[in-house]
Amino acid sequence: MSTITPVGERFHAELTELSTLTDSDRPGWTRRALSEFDIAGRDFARTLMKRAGLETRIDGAGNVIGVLRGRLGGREIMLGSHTDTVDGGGRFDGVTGVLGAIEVVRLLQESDVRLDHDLVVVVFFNEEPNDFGFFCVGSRAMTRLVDRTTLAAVDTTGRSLAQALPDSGIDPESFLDAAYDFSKVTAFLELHIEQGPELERIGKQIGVVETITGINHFKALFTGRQDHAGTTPMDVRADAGCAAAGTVLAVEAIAESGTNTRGTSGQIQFTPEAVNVVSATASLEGEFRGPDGSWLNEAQRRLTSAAAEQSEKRGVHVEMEWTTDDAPVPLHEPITSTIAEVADDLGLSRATMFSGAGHDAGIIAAKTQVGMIFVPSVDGRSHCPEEFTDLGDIVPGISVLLEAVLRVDGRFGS
Ligand code: HGY
Ligand code: MN
Ligand code: MN
Repeated sequence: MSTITPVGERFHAELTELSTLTDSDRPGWTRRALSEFDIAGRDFARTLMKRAGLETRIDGAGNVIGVLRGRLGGREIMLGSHTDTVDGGGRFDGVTGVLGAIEVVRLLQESDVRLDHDLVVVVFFNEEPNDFGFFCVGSRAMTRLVDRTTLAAVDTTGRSLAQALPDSGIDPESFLDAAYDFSKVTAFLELHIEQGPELERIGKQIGVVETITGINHFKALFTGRQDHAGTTPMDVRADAGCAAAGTVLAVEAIAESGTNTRGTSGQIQFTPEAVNVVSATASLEGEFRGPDGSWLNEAQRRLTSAAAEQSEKRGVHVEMEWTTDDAPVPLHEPITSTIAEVADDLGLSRATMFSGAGHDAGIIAAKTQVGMIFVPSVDGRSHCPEEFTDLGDIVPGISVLLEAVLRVDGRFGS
């Protein structure tokens, strides 16, 4: 077992510097995909990768890929996560896995440890939901899960993803051609903050993720009739806003009916936005999550009928589309048990976990063996400025990542 100790100070310095790359007009930390701040964040990560001795490139889908050549070559162990954030998010979501992977590269180099495998570090493009209804865009491109319909998706202004990508230096045609050759990848490992309260609640240091949640995203457009708020009697209105609001409550009621299930209506927009006008249209975006694919499909069916009912009774028209329906993803036993064994050997307390958060690991799992390592989130908070994980909890996570890489290197694939 390695006695190599991660240098927490380096992690903290790099996290602090990366945290300055944010949209200062927004609360918390904001590096939304396809923004100048996201580009700056991925450029900064690439600089760190180069300094750590990685050969770096940007693939056709904006993923930053760094390689540390191994002794034998031919086979790869992949690490990575993301640097983009939600609007008004935190500093640790995704970044912990990117900086942690770079620290593992440095530690290997500084200790003159040469893996048999090539070690590949990926900063995935656009992990968080973008304005076009997609998330985990870079990892989907690497795993052939994008096509011309992805490019044709439009935001609320009618602009398509194909029109937006070039602003991030991504050519739409190369975006479609960014499939990665996973046949040479022995395993993918992602270090990530838990983003929930479980590890803190049970007092454990390491989460060994067993399953990543399924996620069904929807977009709905309710079209009613714009009218005067004061002169239009209630019984003759076609109020798009009320139809949307009724659907928001249906999301909540359906999600409350399951176990470990979640339902969220994260975006709603009335037009016109006028206090004295009955809304003509209302756009609504939301999602269901859970560990059971059949529950997710049933929730999708129930919400579709609830939205229709909320609309019909008001003389409102509704168009609803499900932009993603990612089934729950079981991670791979040989890798998860290696992570658990490493935590035990390092004397770290651990728990097996379900991830209520989605991750690039959940997309990559379709192509290679995958394991995820969680470290605790203070108060279980994430996707908010209060998101925080103590450095004293991150360093053990990096140690587990390093040791897991060493064991995967020695046991599998070469
Ligand atoms: O939304 C998620 O679960 C992830 O943090 N992107
Ligand atoms: Mn996130
Ligand atoms: Mn994340």
